[in-house]
Amino acid sequence: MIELYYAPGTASLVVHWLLLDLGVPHQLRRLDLDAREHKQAAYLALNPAGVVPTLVIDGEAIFESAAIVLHLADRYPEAQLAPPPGSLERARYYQWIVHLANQLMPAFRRWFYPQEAADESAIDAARDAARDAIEAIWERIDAHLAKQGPYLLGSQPSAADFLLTMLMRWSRNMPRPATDWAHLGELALTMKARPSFTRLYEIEGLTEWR
Ligand SMILES: N[C@@H](CCC(=O)N[C@@H](CS)C(=O)NCC(=O)O)C(=O)O
Repeated sequence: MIELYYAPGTASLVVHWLLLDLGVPHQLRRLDLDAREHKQAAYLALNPAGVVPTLVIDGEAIFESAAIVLHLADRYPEAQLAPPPGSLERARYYQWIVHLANQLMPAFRRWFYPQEAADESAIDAARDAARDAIEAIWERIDAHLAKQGPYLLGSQPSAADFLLTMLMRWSRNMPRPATDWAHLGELALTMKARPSFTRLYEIEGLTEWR
């Protein structure tokens, strides 16, 4: 049995989306972040960092959205969302997933939670710096897509594009959203056209960035 602990629109979105896209039967366990359900002992036993998502497979908990994305793509190879292990394509796939998880996600954390990175007097500067970091990454990825797109790995979508699309969504209310960059905007449109994305929105009750 597969269970997903999630909260709508958060880092769990990419996992939920992949489960739907891959057609994997699963149970949803919704957490109320405002009620701090993700900080209660029962959940911390699954995810010691007290964040979403957590995927539980046959009683074994896995956390870190990027790790779960990598695992799901491998577990359901028929969907061809990950290149073969050992190939150069696979190295590029790791590169993009790690880049998104290691560079872009922490910059978003500093944008959404600047108080974690700076004291009160420096919050505006911390947010500005986070915005600069995020926009520099959009610039870099857009330039890559211009040369070697339309997907991160070229002509075929991979699980990395699902992660990228979720992160583009997070920028929707920023001064300059990711979709301002032409090739990122095209990739977002293509990924959002997948029927699984519509289903995801219905289930999570999302409306923005349709
Ligand atoms: N690196 C983690 C980050 C997860 C994360 O920061 N989740 C946020 C929602 S987007 C969360 O649970 N925030 C609640 C909190 O930090 O209290 C992952 O990708 O799974």
